[in-house]
Amino acid sequence: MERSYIMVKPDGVERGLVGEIIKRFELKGYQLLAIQLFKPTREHLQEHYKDLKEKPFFPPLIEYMLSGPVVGMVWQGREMVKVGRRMLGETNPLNSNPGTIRGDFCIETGRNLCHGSDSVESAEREIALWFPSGVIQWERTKIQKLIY
Ligand code: RTP
Repeated sequence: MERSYIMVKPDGVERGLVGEIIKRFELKGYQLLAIQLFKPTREHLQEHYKDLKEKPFFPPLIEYMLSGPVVGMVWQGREMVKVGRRMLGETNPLNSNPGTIRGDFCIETGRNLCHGSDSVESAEREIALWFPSGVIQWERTKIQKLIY
């Protein structure tokens, strides 16, 4: 089973969209393995976004991510990484289809509500960074397995 690190960014927490975002992943059929409200340090965020450190938008991205708490989650399920990103929408919310989280709730790339791992490899790196003591492993009942 594939896992992804999904994070509600500070604007999502401040706007009270945490429940809405969780609801979408639950209703899709994905399984929640970990969830925590974090107030990450600058160093932690720089590590999370280390692949982007040469980008011109890196400093404002870090300031935005420091502007309030974030909700980090680990979700599991079939093609979790790819489908998770599809559910979030495009990086630029103006290019995101209605029905996606960014397409429905925001208009600015610099305040685009949520993060989703971009590969299975980065998902595992991010899960280890945000949940170093591990996540909860649990099994669905047989009947739920038939549905999902
Ligand atoms: P994320 O990592 O947050 O899920 O976003 P992403 O894969 O869709 O986009 P990525 O290229 O990894 O960029 C990370 C975050 O940086 C901000 N950004 N600003 N001003 C800009 O051109 C720009 N480009 C990216 C966004 O908050 C983006 O989600």
